[in-house]
Amino acid sequence: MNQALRRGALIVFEGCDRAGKTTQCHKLVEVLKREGHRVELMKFPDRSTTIGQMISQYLQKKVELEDHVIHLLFAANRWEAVKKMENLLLNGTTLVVDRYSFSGIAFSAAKPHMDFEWLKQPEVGLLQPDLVLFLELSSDVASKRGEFGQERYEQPQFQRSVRQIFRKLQDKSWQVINADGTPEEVHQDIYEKVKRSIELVSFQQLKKFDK
Ligand code: NYM
Repeated sequence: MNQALRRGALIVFEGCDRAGKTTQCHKLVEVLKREGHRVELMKFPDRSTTIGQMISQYLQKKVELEDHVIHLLFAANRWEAVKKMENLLLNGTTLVVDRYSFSGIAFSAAKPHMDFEWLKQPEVGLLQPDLVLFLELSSDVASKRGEFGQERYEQPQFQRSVRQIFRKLQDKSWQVINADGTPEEVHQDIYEKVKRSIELVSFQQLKKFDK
């Protein structure tokens, strides 16, 4: 088969805060690169853009924003990356993404008075991941991972609600990863699944979130 026709895979990591997503994203990218894959790491929120800076100020509690407004900003922060993502994927680069639309929906839906169906709408038309790796920590291990940080949402009760909503979002592209093990053990589990996905989707069309 012609190597040039292969597209990259859109691999998304999701989970509650401190589940080890960022460590695993870096490890995966490093290993895939070493094997000669074309791969790029992305992260949402992307705090480097103008919209990303507003989000960062909100997360650091430097500004207050109405709940629907911050929800739309998080989604807009993904929309501003969509062309770049599409081009990279079509050119054969696999994208490893630290958080995506599911965090967008789950964190907003954990707030009071937010309509679940409304929250999903700004994501319609964004690229649909080929594989979602949901890192799940048992509450025992989570409580041993030390204190939460100082940013907005980093409280145990809120995180418990987020976790329940994540479960509602799970579909057939999700793989739940037990994140209790050592970084190496967790990586091995992820690595196998990612390799399969890269192979499987390389001749498939890119998909988008629909209504
Ligand atoms: N978050 C992240 C949202 O509330 N909505 C989103 O769309 C995304 C992508 O931002 N607590 C929340 C989840 C995190 C926070 O993320 C910052 P990180 O990965 O700590 O930079």
